[in-house]
Amino acid sequence: MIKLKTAYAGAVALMCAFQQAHADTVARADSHAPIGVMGDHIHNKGEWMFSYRYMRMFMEDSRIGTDRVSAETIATTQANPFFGMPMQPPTLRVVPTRMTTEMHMLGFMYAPADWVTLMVMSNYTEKTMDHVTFQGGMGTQILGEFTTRASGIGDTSIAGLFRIAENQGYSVHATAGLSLPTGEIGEQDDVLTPLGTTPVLRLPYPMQIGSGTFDPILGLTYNGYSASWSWGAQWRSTFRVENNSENYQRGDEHKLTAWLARLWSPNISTSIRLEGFDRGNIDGQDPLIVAPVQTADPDNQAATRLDLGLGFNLLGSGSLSGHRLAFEFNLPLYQDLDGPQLESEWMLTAGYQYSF
Ligand SMILES: [Cu+2]
Repeated sequence: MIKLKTAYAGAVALMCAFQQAHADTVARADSHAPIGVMGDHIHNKGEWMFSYRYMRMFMEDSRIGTDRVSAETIATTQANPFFGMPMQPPTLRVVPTRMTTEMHMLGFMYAPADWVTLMVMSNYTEKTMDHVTFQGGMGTQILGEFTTRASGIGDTSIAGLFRIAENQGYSVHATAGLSLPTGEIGEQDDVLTPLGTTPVLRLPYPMQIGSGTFDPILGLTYNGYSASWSWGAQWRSTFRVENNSENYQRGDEHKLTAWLARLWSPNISTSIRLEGFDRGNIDGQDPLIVAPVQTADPDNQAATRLDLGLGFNLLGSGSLSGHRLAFEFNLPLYQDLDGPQLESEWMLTAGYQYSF
């Protein structure tokens, strides 16, 4: 009987600890990671969450490896992989100078049980790329500039987040999901060729909105807490396992990130974050993407980056209980690109979340 009582007391103590942990995770601004991290937290049984994120990424100038390279150098020294095909010059005569990517991301989370949270994310993406076209087959005479645009619904991801461990000071969960090919891969726009013509062509790989393939997603997230600090780390990979209808697959993407947040009051936290990013080259080739431009080369897509993120989270209280606002600004500290390829300059993420 005494044994049973002790066991019962132990179970109650454990449950209280669990509820305490739960209370902590819902009542502080930093119970969510910096807003640039996806699938960073899980929910308790019966909870729903809606999220909206606005992301803007800006790229400018090109690199080969870690070295900046000018448009003139690219136009006169970089071989065109399509040389030998009709009207293809020996070097890359069209050079991208700037790219802006804007995303409106919608997300839903629901926990049918404490051990699993389901997540669906989709987005509307707008891409803009500016280019300079050099005249004819050689020299550095500029013929003109042009901008291509693409927009539409992006790929949609569905995922399960599985609670592996949780205690008062930390939690760990695994992510297993699938990216669905809801984004377009046949985007086209008019371009200015080195010959002065302006045909409508299928846009190169970085301007396409989707991957065109079902891509498995795997990840692992750790969150740790103390009274006024929190920290965490996440690994997340997207694997390409099939070719799309246009005869290629994008490179795998791997992200490894770690962050530290300071809780100034239950409603305000600030964060610093490092993220390592690695993306492979494209395997295969879209037969309709043929142009003397670096973005059309399947072997000029791989990137390795280290980014620094500065962010803050706000958590509503009272009548705004359950509402969150968060911002994060990311700057690359290091980037090594298979190039020539446009380099990242900065990224901004702003998000609103509501759980109930
Ligand atoms: Cu959530």
